[in-house]
Amino acid sequence: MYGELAELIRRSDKIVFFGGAGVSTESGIPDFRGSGGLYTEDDGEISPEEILETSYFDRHPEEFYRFYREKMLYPSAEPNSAHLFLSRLEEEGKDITVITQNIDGLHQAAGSKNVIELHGSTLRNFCTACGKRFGLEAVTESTGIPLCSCGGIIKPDVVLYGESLKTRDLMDAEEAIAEADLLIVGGTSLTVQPACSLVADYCGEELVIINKTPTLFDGYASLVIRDPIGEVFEEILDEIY
Ligand code: CNA
Repeated sequence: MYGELAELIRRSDKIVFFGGAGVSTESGIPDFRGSGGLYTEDDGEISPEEILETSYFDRHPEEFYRFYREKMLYPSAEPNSAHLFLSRLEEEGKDITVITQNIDGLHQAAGSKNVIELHGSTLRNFCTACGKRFGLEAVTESTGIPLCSCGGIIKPDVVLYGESLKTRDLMDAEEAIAEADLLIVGGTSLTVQPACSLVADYCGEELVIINKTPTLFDGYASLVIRDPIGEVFEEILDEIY
């Protein structure tokens, strides 16, 4: 099975990797819906989905930041074999685009340059009043609601539930998927839009799914692998290079 994946990667001209939270679980960042994911925890009366809504941020910024700092930020997480494999493909000259729903910046930390962050990044933050930009430290090195020197509330540059994705990112993702001859989908439940529609629109040659649990698209894939994605990519690295 791994040999088949290595061969598909070797012979494809344009590759898109479409990933989600499962790509970073081997870096110690919990996903939402996998076993041990954030949504399986029963912490309180309000669900993570409700806290991560834009209207919740507007009404209860202090509670939002309590949850966000504790559950969404992993400043010391390092890229794992999955991130490193994808950056290696790019470095070796493969035409590869990484489209991620992750907000942890680990693909860029691994060295990937051609990355579309559909849901933004926790590493970027901005003042809701004056627009001034901040790094992650504005959130990690403050307590309560992080504030700009102008007095405005600092907000993560992350797409919260109820917010629209950036049109440019969506268009770039659509274009990359339309041109790809191999789409590798990994570590995503494909339950959040637009992940589901972007993958549904793929008309290229080969679809590979690497996910621990079944997805709606498994029946359309040329290859489905249920093993941890970091381990899979680590194994095939030697076969390719
Ligand atoms: P999800 O719905 O939590 O699904 C993750 C999927 O990955 C599940 O189907 C798991 O079975 C699978 N999985 C977990 N670990 C592995 C592994 N090692 N190898 C293979 N498969 C694995 O997450 P999605 O990304 O689909 O949902 C989108 C949300 C999650 C986005 O809004 C993200 O911003 C959000 N999220 C991001 C992060 C992050 O940035 N690291 C962490 C948690 C949640």
